[in-house]
Amino acid sequence: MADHSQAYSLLAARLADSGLNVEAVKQALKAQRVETPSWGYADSGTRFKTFPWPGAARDVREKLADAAMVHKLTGICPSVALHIPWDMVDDWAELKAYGESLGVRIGAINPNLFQDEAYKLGSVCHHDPAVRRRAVEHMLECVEIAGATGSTLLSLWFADGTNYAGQDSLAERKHRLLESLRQVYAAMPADMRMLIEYKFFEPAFYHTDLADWGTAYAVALKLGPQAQVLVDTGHHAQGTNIEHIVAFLLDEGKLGGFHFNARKYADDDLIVGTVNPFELFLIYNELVAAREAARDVAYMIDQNHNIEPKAEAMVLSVLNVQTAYARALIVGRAALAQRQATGDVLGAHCVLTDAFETDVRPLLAQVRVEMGLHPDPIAALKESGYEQKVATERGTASGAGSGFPTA
Ligand code: RM4
Ligand code: MN
Ligand code: MN
Repeated sequence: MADHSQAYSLLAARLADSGLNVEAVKQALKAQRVETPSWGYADSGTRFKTFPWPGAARDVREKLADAAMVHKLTGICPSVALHIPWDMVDDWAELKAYGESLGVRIGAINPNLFQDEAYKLGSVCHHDPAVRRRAVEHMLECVEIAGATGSTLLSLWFADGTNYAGQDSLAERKHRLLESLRQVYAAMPADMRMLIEYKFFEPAFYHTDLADWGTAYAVALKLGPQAQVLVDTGHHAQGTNIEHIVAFLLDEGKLGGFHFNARKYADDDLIVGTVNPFELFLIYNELVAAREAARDVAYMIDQNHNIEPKAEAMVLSVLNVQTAYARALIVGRAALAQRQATGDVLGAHCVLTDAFETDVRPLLAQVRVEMGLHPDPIAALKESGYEQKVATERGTASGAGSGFPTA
């Protein structure tokens, strides 16, 4: 990127003229946090094949090292989400200390309840109480792991559902789900939150037990204040208005967090902001508008990269999230409210599109320089030689596998 200072001065002057506090915007951008997922640094693939990438992380320590590199470049990614058992270790205190030595801490703990043979017909909704018990025990183990690693987030996604009408009792499955989650909820310390993630289909195709935000919301309400909803941007039917869901949940105090990724057709797990940046901006617009009500929202990336360099893809996701936030921060809120109050439909709409169409790259470059970072993190990554270094050190996996990573 060319020197940004001149473009920044022009933009800052224009924003200040419109009544915006540019210093406060920069402050907010410096305080932004985005968690990256350990699995995004490992080999992954489609349902048909796992594609090995040179230098992909082979274990949790390498994943933390990659996440630390992403944090070093962006300055806003100090935590890493783990999946258990993918990231299982014997000594959590040691792993926590290792992460801290690199500059990252452990974030949300995600129990995998989809990869054991026993879970073929479901986990917490399974008809067999022994399978449900196993799922509950795994989640209780994850509560312990969260405690041992200093994490306060238990992030739950269930692959539970059915493929055929009549396969199981929909109502009974709902009862089993709640009964299982109540046991886990009861074991959580007071400062821990349970994030309940919904997804409308896959791996089950007839019905999914937690198919949408309303179902997750109802379950979270029944469980109590420490249970909230997690919105994965890839988990909706085509055309769903995600920003509306966000606004509703925020207003109810039930928006726990996000899994950001991009999708075109289904749960595509593409680089954030690559398919529909306007949607991402509108989501951030609701978050900024909600002010204090959005204070505890956890922002996480949830994507896997098949055909692109891992760290670079992750950095790009983070930058796209940052861009959406920057654009939402420069929305003329007073003008928007005034136009809404007078029924000025297109005037109000244009307040949003004005912000969305603003080139915020000079602002973000300025923020990074003030944070002591390179103004262009992707260029910095390339200059660092990190990806070549790990490719040499770690090599390339044999690539015989298929499906999701198990590293
Ligand atoms: C699911 C969901 C979960 C993720 C798994 C691997 O579709 O998004 O959050 O952890 O995939
Ligand atoms: Mn997710
Ligand atoms: Mn997903």
